[in-house]
Amino acid sequence: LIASLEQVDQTYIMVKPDGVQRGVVGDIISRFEKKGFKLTGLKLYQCSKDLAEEHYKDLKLKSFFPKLIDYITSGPVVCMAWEGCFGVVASARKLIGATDPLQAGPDTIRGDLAVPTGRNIVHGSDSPENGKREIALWFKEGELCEWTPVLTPWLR
Ligand code: RTP
Repeated sequence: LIASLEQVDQTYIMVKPDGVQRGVVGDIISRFEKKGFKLTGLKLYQCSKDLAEEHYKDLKLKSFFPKLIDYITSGPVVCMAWEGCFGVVASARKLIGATDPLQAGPDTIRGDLAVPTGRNIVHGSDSPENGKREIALWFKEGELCEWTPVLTPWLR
């Protein structure tokens, strides 16, 4: 347990264009803050087709790929890097819920806020390796902040 608490992992979370359009950015950020993750990067960003295709390169052969790229580039997204102990990547996926919002549980982001799979409002890395890869893809050097949270009186 001690080793797993010492291991630091990062996950890339992105509010997709429909989440920005619908005004749920604050709600989504709030859920990760309340869970206890540490925010290390945050920006509103209009991404290029090239970047969207690189991000989703594993899905290139899927029939929905062109529609997915149109969707992700249809307006600004909110890019976020979140840090936590071992398990943060899987934990974020739990908060997000299943890819198909109809299968996502209540109290998950997609379960609460989305309906069709093609408009599922948020992305989360599926492994620590992809967390690193995606953060490096979406953020430039100097856009990420290393900082130490000040302990609140509750935790002292
Ligand atoms: P994400 O990468 O966005 O977090 O989603 P995920 O891991 O839950 O799902 P994945 O299978 O990687 O699919 C990526 C995104 O493609 C869209 N999608 N559309 N049948 C469809 O129309 C379909 N299937 C997937 C969704 O926006 C999904 O999040």
